Amino acid sequence: MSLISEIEPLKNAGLSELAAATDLQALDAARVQYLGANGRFTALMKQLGALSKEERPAAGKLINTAKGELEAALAARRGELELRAALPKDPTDMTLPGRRRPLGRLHPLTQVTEDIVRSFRRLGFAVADGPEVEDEYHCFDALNTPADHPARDLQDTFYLNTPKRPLLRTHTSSVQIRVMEKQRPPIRVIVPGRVYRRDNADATHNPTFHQIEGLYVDRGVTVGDLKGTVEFVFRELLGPDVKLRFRPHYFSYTEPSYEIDFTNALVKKLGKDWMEIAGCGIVHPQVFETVGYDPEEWSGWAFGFGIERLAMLRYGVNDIRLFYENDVRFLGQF
Ligand code: 2NM
Repeated sequence: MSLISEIEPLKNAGLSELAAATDLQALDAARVQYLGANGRFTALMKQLGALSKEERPAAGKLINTAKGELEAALAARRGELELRAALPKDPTDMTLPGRRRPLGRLHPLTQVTEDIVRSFRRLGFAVADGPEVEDEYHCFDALNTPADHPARDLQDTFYLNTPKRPLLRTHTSSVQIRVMEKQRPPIRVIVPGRVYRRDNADATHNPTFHQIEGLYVDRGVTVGDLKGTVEFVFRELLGPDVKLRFRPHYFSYTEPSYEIDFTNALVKKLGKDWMEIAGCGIVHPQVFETVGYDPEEWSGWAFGFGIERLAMLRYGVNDIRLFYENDVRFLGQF
């Protein structure tokens, strides 16, 4: 009977050794020890001969069942350890935060443009764009700019040398004409974009620069709305101490027209009282007639300013050409 009572403890000892094996080598050592040709179960089998003929079959069956259990446990544990061995030694921890690398950033002119656009969006303005290569009609005629106006001179405007005399737009007002041709009032739209003028390049002028123009058309629109809107946007961009001043001016597409001066601590620090920052006015009735709006019913205001000029003020940049050189030592500062 002592042989039969040894089976269960031997099986349990084998099972715990298989479970304790933490790698495939330790597991194989356990296999050899218990299930190998010279292992402990084989030794038990060899003792069967000492039992009586009556006891032998039952004892043999018990040993085989225990061996089968051990073999099944061995296969399961081998599967686990093989899977573990296939995993990388130093697996990636997906919960760690990303590593910072020096990425690129937005050009300062893009940053200023996006900030201005964000302010206007808060006031309900939509953004429109249109062609940089324009026709004389949208750039001048529809804006009440007569054929003999100096802005239309070859000296001031880039004309393309092809039959229909297209040109590079000198302002984004041409896009606002296109918006009015397509939409009925009320209209609240801003147009950021590239414009071209035949200025000679110096520290503050470049033959191409960027503008934002805005247009508001509704019933009963006033200069007070215009001033409040421009003031809101400039204060968001340049700080709450910004003050504005409207001076009478002339544009063919607005009447009355104004130039807008602004001042704040920064302007004072530059030793100035006021700096010119934008132009604006009440849209000329002729412009409304041209796009098919009844000027008796609709009124509106418009403004325009240069983005480079605003960016130079905001960041204290004194040479406009730095914006176009794409020197990373300059761009990396914004
Ligand atoms: C300015 C100044 C004053 C202007 C006018 C228009 C339009 F299309 F409605 F007639 N768009 N932009 C305008 C008016 C632009 O820029 C200095």
